[in-house]
Amino acid sequence: MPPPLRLTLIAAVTPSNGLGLAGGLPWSLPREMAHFRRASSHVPEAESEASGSTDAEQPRLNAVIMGRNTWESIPPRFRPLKGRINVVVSRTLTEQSARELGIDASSHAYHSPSLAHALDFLSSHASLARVFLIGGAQLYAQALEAVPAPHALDRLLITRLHTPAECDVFLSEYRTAQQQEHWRKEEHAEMERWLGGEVGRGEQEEKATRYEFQMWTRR
Ligand code: FOL
Repeated sequence: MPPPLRLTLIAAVTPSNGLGLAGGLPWSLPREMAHFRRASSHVPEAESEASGSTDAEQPRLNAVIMGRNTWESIPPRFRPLKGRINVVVSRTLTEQSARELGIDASSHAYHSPSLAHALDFLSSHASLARVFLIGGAQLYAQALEAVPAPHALDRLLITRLHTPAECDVFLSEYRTAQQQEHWRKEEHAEMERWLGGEVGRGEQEEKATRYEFQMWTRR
């Protein structure tokens, strides 16, 4: 049986848990986006955490799982997100409509009809390192409520914006109070260790938007 995956949710969220506006990101923050790119691309040296399998010779890749709206929100020149296995979850896409959206196995982009299917597909991938859930709102909500067994969501990489921004989609199932019980905010040094490099410490400011990089793990 393929091994269970340990998933990381990565998101940037406003003080009111806003995620997006009009089908895209409400802001344009290049250094924040660089954090996303680096975090989701960094492959650790050690053996696979994601799958537990050790296939030492093959170069390993991380995977990003997203919903169809998120795929469409990524500028075409940046998708599939390079250097990462891209999986787009959609109940309604067909093989042909997926191909029309540029979701094509030859470019490391795959369509999956459900999150459960995506995870089972990835867990049988020998050269997999880490797996990231990159949104959007529907997929985050589903994963925070329950990741299909035997897989688990055990890490959150949250960029907490301190500056409000207008949003029309939100991170639900994510309550600060509830989060205190189930999740622990890791020390900055542990976040840097896990991400394999320096991460801006404390409040960052970019284009008059203030934010903080955080990592949470499940207790
Ligand atoms: N997490 C965080 N921390 N910030 C985000 O902006 C974010 N965005 C998404 C998911 N998690 C996030 C979903 N939206 C790209 C565009 C939108 C997007 C995710 C990724 C994108 O184009 N990424 C390129 C880099 C582009 C650039 O350098 O400007 C990539 O290679 O990752």
